[in-house]
Amino acid sequence: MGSRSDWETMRHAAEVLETLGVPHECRVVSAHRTPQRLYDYAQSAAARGLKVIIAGAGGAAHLPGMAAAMTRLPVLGVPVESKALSGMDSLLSIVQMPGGIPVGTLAIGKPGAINAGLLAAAILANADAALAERLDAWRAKQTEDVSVDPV
Ligand code: RP5
Repeated sequence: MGSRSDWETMRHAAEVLETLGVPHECRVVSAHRTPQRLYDYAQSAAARGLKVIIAGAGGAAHLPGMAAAMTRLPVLGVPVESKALSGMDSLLSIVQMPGGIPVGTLAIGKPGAINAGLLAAAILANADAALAERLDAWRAKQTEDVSVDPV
């Protein structure tokens, strides 16, 4: 994520990964304030064994696109809700990548962070049968938990 202030949103992605038993790391890497850290992180990600990157940022949210430019790993972008423009700035910054460098963009804020965790797990589950079972079970429970009774 681009700032510690993004954690309140991005912790929801981490919680999903924790629930599904997906090993992960959480780091603050700012495209603007720590460009060398971003370069080092993205350049070394694949060699370090990472499989998917979830990048959350707000405002002029360059982080996901810049990370995607420097790694072949799938990058999932989460637009963090900004104060000035409620995350519309973040969303448009992240989603409008020119053809050639994809960023899989999720919804603004908490739902996007949750879905980024689930999507990362789904990508990893293609090559991990045990994780696929856990993800299927998580989805089945979600379905079971929806009552037909409105009150
Ligand atoms: C972005 O600027 C971060 O991703 C964050 O959403 C936003 C504000 O950052 P702070 O000023 O709170 O550190 O780079």
